[in-house]
Amino acid sequence: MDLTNSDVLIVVDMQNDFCEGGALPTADGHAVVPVINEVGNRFQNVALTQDWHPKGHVSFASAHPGKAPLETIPMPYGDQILWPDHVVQNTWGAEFHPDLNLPHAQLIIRKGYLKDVDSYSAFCMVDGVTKTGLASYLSERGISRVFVAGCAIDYCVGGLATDAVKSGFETFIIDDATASIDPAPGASADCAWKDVAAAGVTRINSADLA
Ligand code: VGL
Ligand code: ZN
Repeated sequence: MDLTNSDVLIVVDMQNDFCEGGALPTADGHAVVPVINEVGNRFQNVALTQDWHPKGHVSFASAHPGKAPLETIPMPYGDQILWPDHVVQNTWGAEFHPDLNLPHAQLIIRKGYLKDVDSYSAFCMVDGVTKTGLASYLSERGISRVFVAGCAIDYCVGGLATDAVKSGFETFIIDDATASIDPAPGASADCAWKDVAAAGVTRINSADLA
């Protein structure tokens, strides 16, 4: 597959808290960093997303007395899974992984910064209506194909890729450059791969990119 300047690589949430030693680690975050660095060199256009929560964020179990991580609570926008405190603004956990090396990245887009609504996709909050502006940015830059990597297929990679299709972009997830929170058969990563396929996302490997 040949890449052109109407392609973008979006590297999702490649932050300390989603890697080994972090608050909400994926199984393989540290392992995908070198693959992302290598693939990133082949793209003229690279954007990074950064999950960026205020203290006491609604998605934190600690904000709901008596609740534990992975329990769910009903919210006006639907069921919210509760997480350990993660990527708190201006903390080590929110910083990009120190080995991520993409100096030519053109955009860093933050999400999850509103205290009362979560945001998995960097296009839109989970309420389905509050947009970040990413779709307009990409359109204005003349982008037609979106390639996605990072953390984690289960939530933020899957959510972003699904919204990219909805926004009219041809969308690919680079499997070997993507980490999983729960890779067990039948668990969240497996389900997400099925959901994104149903949404029209194509699953590729880094070797498929020239
Ligand atoms: C993520 C859960 C909560 C992710 C972010 O980056 O996949 N998952 N916040
Ligand atoms: Zn989060």
